[in-house]
Amino acid sequence: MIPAYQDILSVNGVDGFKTGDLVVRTPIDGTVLARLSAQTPAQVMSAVKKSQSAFLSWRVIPAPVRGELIRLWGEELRQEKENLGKLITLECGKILSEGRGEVQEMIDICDFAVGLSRQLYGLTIASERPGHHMRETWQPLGTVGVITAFNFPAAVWAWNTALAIICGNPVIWKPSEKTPLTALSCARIFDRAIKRFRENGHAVPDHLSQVIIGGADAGQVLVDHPNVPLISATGSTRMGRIVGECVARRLGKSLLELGGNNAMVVTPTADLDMAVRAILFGAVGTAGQRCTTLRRLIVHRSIKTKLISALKKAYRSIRVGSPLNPQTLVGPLIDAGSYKNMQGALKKATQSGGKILSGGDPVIVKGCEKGAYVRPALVDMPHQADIVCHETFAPILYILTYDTLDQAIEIQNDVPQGLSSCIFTRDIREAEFFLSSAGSDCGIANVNIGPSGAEIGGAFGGEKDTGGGRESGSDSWKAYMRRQTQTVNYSSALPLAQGVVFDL
Ligand code: UN1
Repeated sequence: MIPAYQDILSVNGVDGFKTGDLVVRTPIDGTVLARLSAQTPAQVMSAVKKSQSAFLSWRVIPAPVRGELIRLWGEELRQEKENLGKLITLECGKILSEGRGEVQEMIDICDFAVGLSRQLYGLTIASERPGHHMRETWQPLGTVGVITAFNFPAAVWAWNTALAIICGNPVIWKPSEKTPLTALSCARIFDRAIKRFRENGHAVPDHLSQVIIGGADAGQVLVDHPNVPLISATGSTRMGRIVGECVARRLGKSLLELGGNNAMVVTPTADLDMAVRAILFGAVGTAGQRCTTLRRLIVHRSIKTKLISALKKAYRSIRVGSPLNPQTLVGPLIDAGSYKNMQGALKKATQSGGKILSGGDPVIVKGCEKGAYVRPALVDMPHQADIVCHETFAPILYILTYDTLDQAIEIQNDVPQGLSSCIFTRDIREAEFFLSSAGSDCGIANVNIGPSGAEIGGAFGGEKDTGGGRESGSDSWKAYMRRQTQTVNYSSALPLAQGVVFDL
């Protein structure tokens, strides 16, 4: 292994894993980073048991004290931002700036959760009965099972964990088997916060946050377990359907954040320079492997030629290469399978009348010949063919043409997914219509901003095949709590609601 990789592993405390069937490779050049043993179903069962006992003591700790643990965690993450960011780059292939950005997103959710730990507001409700008081209170829920994908190997866990913990719940995390080292390093950082919390005199149960290393079978134990009241899963729609069905069968709760097929409408009044920059980050950032990646460009016929020529020029100057090189904008795809899927999608697109305007071809990066590097593709589509309605986790941007805004919105909404969307316009009527009830049907709708790179403060998630879950900001915390309606009678009479008389 090259010394730079070894350094990243050791500074993150994950350099000692040499035996086991789970082989972890860096997408940068295929070097084996570690060999781990997957946990058995019995071990996952035992983790759930330990988590339940952690729940019993954690749920009675006051929420602002729980918030103090998250405050310390945020401090630890600030210190580790550079190191953990590099490990994320090494293990999932996103560029250094995005690796750091992912850790910043973790820090942001910690800050958000600390504030929230002094809120968790309920309601008081006017009772129809004299001498009665009604209120709605939010109670801890129990163990939260978190299943995450390779593309955000740390932040998505942090969104869930920061909220779950301040809400009084333990967490069991099953990360992608492609990125277990980031998970193990995250667990180490979290444990440091626990240690400091204890040293400051606070009681905290063991096993508040656990990591399960393994594949789908390990996740399945969590998904089926009656003592895991909430499963929060991020990944493909195919995975989400399986998880959602299993959890529903046992009447558990699920929070699903699944595939996206995000679009940008570019209108004749758009600031084209700004649009091009937003398109670039949205479509090729993270090598097209964000659930919020821009996949469809819906352009007004009158500006299409101009926009395409600006885009072709911009695409030509994209630097594809090792994500550890600070000059690189596009790193590798996660593996050869992803590359194959991309080629398959491009083939289907051309069979449906699409024309590849640029990219799609492999890039040989010197010294990284085993990585799946590719030039991001621009494809002009005559219509929204089947393949365009499908999320291919790779940098392919399909270009579609419209004549009226109604048509543009119809195209934007006419896909199974409903995560993120945006419009570039300087016309307030167009912008507001796009944001209206007759506009975008997505969970996220932006004006003059690309579809990806959302801040932590807003609720994150989408409709239709995206699964309907909401994570991180706004009132997403409510998914991690049990709602309780409470009525207190402080009178000496016992009136019944609805005026019912029931006396002996
Ligand atoms: C994901 O790809 O699963 O809005 C999450 C964004 C990021 C999160 C993406 N804040 O692009």
